[in-house]
Amino acid sequence: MALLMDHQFRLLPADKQVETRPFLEACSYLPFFIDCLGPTLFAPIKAEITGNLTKIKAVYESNPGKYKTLQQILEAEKEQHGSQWPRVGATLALMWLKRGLRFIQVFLQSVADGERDEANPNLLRVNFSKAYDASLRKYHGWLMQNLHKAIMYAAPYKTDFLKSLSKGREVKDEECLEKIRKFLNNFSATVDTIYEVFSKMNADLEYKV
Ligand code: EIS
Repeated sequence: MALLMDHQFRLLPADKQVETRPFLEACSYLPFFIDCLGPTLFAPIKAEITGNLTKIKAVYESNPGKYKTLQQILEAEKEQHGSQWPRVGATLALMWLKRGLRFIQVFLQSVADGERDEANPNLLRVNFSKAYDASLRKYHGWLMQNLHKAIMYAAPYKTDFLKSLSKGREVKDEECLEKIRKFLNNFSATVDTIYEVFSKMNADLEYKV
């Protein structure tokens, strides 16, 4: 579990503002984490998340002072883009990225909680389905929902996934699960906060892809 634990998300400050730079830095390791599920099959998902991150980073770097927190990005873009907002810029990238992050959050939480199909305890399908329902299903049309099923059936076994997360170290499953739980503390708080910001600013869109 070296990978995830080495790149914890930051503890949120009292005002619950998510600072853009450390957020992007922590997110930049997520694509490697997705590799643990299978580098080839999950490549389009990795590309999707990387694309969102690149877009948010470009906006941030154009004026790091102005875009210090994620909420400031949304506020500035709302001002700047008028009626096109929120389907524009880093706001749109973050709207989709947060759904991918929620997927990862619910998936890892479900694995850490030991939720499993008793008939096939080493499969991750139950965990994937739960994560998909909680994050993306609503925003996917028929084609994407079927694509998701195909990907899910090709997901690795749980033991192989945990082994791959522990890169290069011999750790017991339970030890790995404990590290996932620790990782989830700040990660979940961050994802929940981003959802709150979108809800507060009425920035979420319901359209399907
Ligand atoms: C957005 O994508 C762009 O992100 C955004 C902008 O272009 C906007 C315009 O409408 O579209 O079409 C994308 C959508 N994103 C919308 C889908 C790409 C994914 C391709 C792979 C399809 C597989 C089916 C879904 C499978 C779900 C996972 C199931 C796994 C069993 C621990 C696991 C980690 C997996 C994390 C999963 C995250 C998936 C994220 C998908 C998000 C999505 O649906 S912009 O681009 O603004 O940056 O330019």
